[in-house]
Amino acid sequence: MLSKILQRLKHENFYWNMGFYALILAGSVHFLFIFLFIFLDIPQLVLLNIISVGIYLYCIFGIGIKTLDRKDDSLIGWLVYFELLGHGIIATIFLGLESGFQYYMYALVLIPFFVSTYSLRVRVLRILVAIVTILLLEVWGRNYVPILTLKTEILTSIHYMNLTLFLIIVSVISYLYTISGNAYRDMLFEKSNSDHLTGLYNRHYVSELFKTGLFRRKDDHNTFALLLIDADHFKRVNDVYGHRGGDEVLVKLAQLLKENIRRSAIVSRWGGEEFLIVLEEIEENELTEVAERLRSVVEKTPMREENELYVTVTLGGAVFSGGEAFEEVFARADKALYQGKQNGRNRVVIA
Ligand code: GH3
Ligand code: MG
Ligand code: MG
Repeated sequence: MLSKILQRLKHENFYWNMGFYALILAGSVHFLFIFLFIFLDIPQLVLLNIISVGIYLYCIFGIGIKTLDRKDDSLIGWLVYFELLGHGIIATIFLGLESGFQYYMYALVLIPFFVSTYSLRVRVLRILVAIVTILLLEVWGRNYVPILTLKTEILTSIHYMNLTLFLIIVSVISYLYTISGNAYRDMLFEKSNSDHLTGLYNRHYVSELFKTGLFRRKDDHNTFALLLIDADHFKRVNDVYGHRGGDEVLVKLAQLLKENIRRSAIVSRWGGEEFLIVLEEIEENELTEVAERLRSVVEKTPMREENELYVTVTLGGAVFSGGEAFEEVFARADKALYQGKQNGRNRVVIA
């Protein structure tokens, strides 16, 4: 159950889901309060918590589900805000500060940050109003004699129950907020570093990788090699099968490259019908073998199921020779590729 909920949270509507579960949590707490006050025989507070549960149910089902698509959570934000303020104040009027019902109001300082549609001005305003209200209630409540008097042990128990519940709620909500934030960040990372069509890493990812200097650690070691791969006469493929057909071929090509190379290799779409593969810890003769295998696999594999379409690729490779920058190795691979094209395509040239 919990793992399913967490799984769901990692899906598209991250912040929305987070808010949804927070509402369920808050509603459940008020639902328990109803029984607490039935037990303590305080009908006014039973009623207060029925109203609170109603507000949360309205948020969850009424607007919750309807606005899922519109992603407008500001109305829910306002309802929760006033529910928390109202409940804190009214419970304090009945039972005094000793009951600890004012603690839940402290969450009002956090909630404005969780509602994604608020502007900074609305956030600051709501936090200020919350702080002032909390302080006023604290000052006023000190010498206030509550409407109802409970036995000291009961009041103390309720106090610690509220404090504990409040702390748990704050940590659960912070946790939900963090994992939805992380999932969102992971999704953005994935999107910005992969190629939309083929799912391979994109040029940005590889460039960034080399900016970190990761592959230049050992100065006199062959720590990496590059293979630049360009589809031959790809314009013709587009001319015959249309751009969509060409796209399908690129997807198939990407898949072939990925399947026929070691797992540690970074296979990227460099642009158009060009791919770049980064291999670690590899010597020139092995690079030649790897490139030759790729060339041969592509040549032999039909690119479309319906008809016999075959394409070939030309590969230019270069092995890092120590102290070189990525751009220099790349330039050599590019030159080798150009040579391969000049020499008639469908071949491997290692610089
Ligand atoms: P060669 O490399 O063998 O010299 O010939 P080519 O026809 O492949 O050469 P060129 O680089 O001039 O043309 C590449 C073509 O690839 C042009 C362009 O229409 C096509 N292309 C580039 N990106 C895409 C894409 O994302 N989808 C499709 N379908 N075609 C693309
Ligand atoms: Mg090209
Ligand atoms: Mg080409």
